[in-house]
Amino acid sequence: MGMAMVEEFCRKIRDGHVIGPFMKTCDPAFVEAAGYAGMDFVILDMEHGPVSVESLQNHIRAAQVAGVLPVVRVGRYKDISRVLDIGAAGVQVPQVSNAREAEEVVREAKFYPQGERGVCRFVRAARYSALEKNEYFRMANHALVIIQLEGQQALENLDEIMEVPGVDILFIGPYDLSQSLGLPGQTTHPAVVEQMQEIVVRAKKKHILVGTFTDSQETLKRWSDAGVQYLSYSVDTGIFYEACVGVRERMNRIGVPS
Ligand code: 3PY
Ligand code: MG
Repeated sequence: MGMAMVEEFCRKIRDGHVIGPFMKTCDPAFVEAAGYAGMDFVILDMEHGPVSVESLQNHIRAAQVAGVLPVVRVGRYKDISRVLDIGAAGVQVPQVSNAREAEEVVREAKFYPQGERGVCRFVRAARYSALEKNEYFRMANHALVIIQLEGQQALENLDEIMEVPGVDILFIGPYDLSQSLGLPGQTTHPAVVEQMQEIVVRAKKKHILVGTFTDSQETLKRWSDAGVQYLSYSVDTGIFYEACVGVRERMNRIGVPS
């Protein structure tokens, strides 16, 4: 996983904020490019998109080459240890709605004494057994645990969720949250913003790190001004689409209409 990379990330996030995209690509070259562009982290997405664990391991290698922190968003709890085994520096888990579920995530992500992650030291994260055993177990427990709060139940149970030890970042999912309010996709609707703001304020009061997803300059500015430290900005496919639209616009502007 690279302890130095996680430590540097934690220093940066405590000093202000970090930024990175969700990524659905199946090609590690794009992960490398995100790193060379100065992104702090990438969220490699297994919840939505076609990526498999097999291609993920090359994405994680690419992230390490380019110095960008590889977080994996899993679709199912049983993938947590698999993606940590291949070297993810953190796991992000959708739709956590109460303390029991948050505890289950931590249990899956941590070795003894914090959890009961399945043990194998012949995996990539353990350098296929080249790492000294105790060193591996100690290092592995520094992987980041990020849980997504994105429904009404999560809000109702926020106090108990915030008490669960081992969770590093609370990540608000504005899209699912808007759906749970009967306003699907309306991530800037005042009712959605109000609930997001409430989570940010209550988490910050307890000195818990918060993150959210933004897909416009306005929402990026709003949530960074609100003190959100783990800022995910858009998705590789959407960023590429926007870049292509920009090229077409520039062509028109320089008098080469298409
Ligand atoms: C959501 O908004 O629901 C997410 O999961 C992050 O995009
Ligand atoms: Mg979501």
